[in-house]
Parts: sequence; C-alpha cells; structure tokens
Amino acid sequence: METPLTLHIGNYNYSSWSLRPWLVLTKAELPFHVEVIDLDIPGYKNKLLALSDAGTVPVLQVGDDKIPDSLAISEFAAKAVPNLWPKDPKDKGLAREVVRKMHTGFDAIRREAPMNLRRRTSLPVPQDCLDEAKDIDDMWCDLLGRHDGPFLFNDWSIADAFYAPVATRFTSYDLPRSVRADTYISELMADPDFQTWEMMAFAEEHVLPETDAVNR
Ligand SMILES: N[C@@H](CCC(=O)N[C@@H](CS)C(=O)NCC(=O)O)C(=O)O
Repeated sequence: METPLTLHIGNYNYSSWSLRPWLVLTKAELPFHVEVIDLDIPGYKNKLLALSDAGTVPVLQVGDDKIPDSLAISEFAAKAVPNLWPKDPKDKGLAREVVRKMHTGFDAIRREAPMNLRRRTSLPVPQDCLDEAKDIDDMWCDLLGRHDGPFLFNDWSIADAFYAPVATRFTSYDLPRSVRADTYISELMADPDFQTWEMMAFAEEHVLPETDAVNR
C-alpha cells in the first residue's frame, strides 16, 4: 500500500504558499488528502506549530513524516514523478533560479498586494510594488520568448506553480502588464486545476479581516 499523503494548507482564498504545492501535487497526479487550517483565528498558531517548528503552512504529511515548506514539498513531488521540472538541464537550472527568486524575494508585491482571489480593485499600489511587478513581467517575457509553449518553460513546470499566485495578484490589483504577460496570466487562470482551487476559494466563508482591509 502506498504511503498516504495529507497536505495541510491555509485558506484557499489567501494562502499563496499553499496554492503552489497543491498545484504541483495535483499536476503530479499523486493522490492526496487536504486539511485546511483557518488562519488568524484564536488557536490557529498552535495548530500550525503542532505541524512544523516554522508554524506555517503548507505542510505535507507523508505517513508519519512531515515536510514543511512549499518548495520542499514540490521537490518531494518532483522526485516521485518526472517532468515537474523542465527536462533540458539548462532550463531546469533556470527554472530553479526563478523559483528561488519567488521563494525568497518579491517582498513588496507580497506585502502590498497579498493574494486574495475574491478581490478586484484598481486602487493605486505603492511604487515598490509596481517596480517588482515590472521586474516579474520582464522576467516572464524573457522566459516566454525563449520557447513556443504557453508556460514559462514551454510545458507546465514547478516554475508556473510558483508564479500562479503572482498572476492572481496582477488580476486582483489590476497591476500594469505587457500583452505577453497578460496572455500568460490568462493561461494560468484558465488552467482547470487552478480553477478547481479558485472555486474552493470562492466557496470559502472564512475571512481574514486584515488582508481584506488592505486599502487597495
Ligand atoms: N517559506 C514558507 C512560507 C509559508 C508561509 O509563510 N505560509 C503562511 C500562509 S500563506 C503561513 O503559514 N503563515 C503563518 C501565520 O500566518 O501565522 C513556504 O514556502 O512554505
């Protein structure tokens, strides 16, 4: 019998870090069960700390073992299933680099335009957030210009999972973007797996007042 997998996630509407490995495991066609922890309610932190020292989601439970962190979970899936990273070694290196950039950076866009799938606004965002959006747009255009495919490395890869939550921010906060980036965003948003997640977000009743109160 295969070891059962449980992915512990935050709320579908808000938890960008949870969306990433959920997409990866779904694309990998690894059967997994989802447990949602409502964020920012009394006692939620203890639930997170019971899962990992970092006190964050996502966490993947593999039998009795636990893998915290979106990238570590994605690497676990990539070991189990081929083709989640690009096949070409140069592309694979580059894909890892752009994933690393997302995993460790782009603080302004994360802070000023938090993932909130239900939100649609055109109110102004700070300049540092616009600057990062432009850097991301330039990076996407560079990668998309190297291949024919709709995704960053032609076929869907972990890199697309890591930028899917960013794509939603362009839409939610109406961030300026090039035509090529807009086409890529539409591609990610039209992905049936993303749409399954989005449906869960729209159906979710849990609200994070502080995130919803971001005044833009
Ligand atoms: N580096 C971690 C970041 C995970 C993270 O920050 N997750 C947020 C939810 S999206 C969280 O659990 N926050 C804890 C809290 O709100 O106390 C990863 O890649 O998984």
